[in-house]
Amino acid sequence: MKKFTCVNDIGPLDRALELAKEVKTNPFADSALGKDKTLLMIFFNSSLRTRLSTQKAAMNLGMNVIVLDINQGAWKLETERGVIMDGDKPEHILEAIPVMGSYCDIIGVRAFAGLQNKTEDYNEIVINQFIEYSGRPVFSMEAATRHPLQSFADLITIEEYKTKKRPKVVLTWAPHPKALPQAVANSFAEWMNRSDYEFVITHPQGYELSADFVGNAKVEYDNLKAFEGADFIYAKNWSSFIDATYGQILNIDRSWMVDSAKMQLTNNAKFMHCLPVRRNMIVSDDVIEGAGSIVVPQAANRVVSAQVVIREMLKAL
Ligand code: AN0
Ligand code: CP
Repeated sequence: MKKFTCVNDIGPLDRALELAKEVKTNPFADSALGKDKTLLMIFFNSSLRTRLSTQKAAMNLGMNVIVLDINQGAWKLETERGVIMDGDKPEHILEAIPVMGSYCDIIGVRAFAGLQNKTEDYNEIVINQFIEYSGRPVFSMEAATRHPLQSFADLITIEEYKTKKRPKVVLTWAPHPKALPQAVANSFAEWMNRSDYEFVITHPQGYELSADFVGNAKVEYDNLKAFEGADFIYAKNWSSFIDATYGQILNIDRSWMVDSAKMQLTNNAKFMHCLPVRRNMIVSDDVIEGAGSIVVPQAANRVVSAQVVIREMLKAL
């Protein structure tokens, strides 16, 4: 595998899930594979889970790991070509990328959507430049439009917890005080659409996601109706995708919070969220602390998804 930015890069999902099982059952089986190989993790944005789980995955494979926080100690990087660099950014990404590539064997990049310019975000300007100019295999640790390591871990988790062959999985928008990217929701939809589940997306009017990601999912504007009979509730906030209000918060309708009254409409559903989550905005305390909450095992599976991807990349070096 030379790049991992979306579901298509992993190949058939049945096989990916088999590899995940292998890695989870025996995490140290390939501890010699990464000997003398270096993973460079580059963060343009904050992280708790991605940073720790990806580093742990690389360590399980015997790799050395370097982590760089671009906004804490590195030079600020200009990402647009043709700019007269008389502002606050002393270095261009076109020099920085091949330099960083020269210090490692595999690169992981986190670069969120800026939410200022839809075209720039949806063209994945930053991660695509890493793919083009680093000379190394590159994987996404959440880029502008997708978070594939999260979605892969989400899929692994659903497979572990489902009690029927074809569960009803509901992605529900929930309120949040800050504008967030669509990446987690887009990516989750992309992976769910590739799986044989009953997949429903529910959100208020105005929060429609790109049709490219919605695919064949059922969109249900009635939040309570969407919850009926659900086996999994996956909560996430995202900002507006539509042109006129791109990246903006349209409303903070607190009635969209996931609470126990809504969970009672479900088929004893498991509650999922990628974390970090704002309690009593996205989800009530009792739901996230309740027996149906699987957010911690879901986060734990981030090691597994990362290890599968890095292992595939090491094998192809
Ligand atoms: C980020 C997002 O919504 O994309 C990262 C989630 C994994 N969340 C926040 O910035 C709170
Ligand atoms: N879910 C997730 O990617 O978390 P972090 O932002 O903490 O890495």
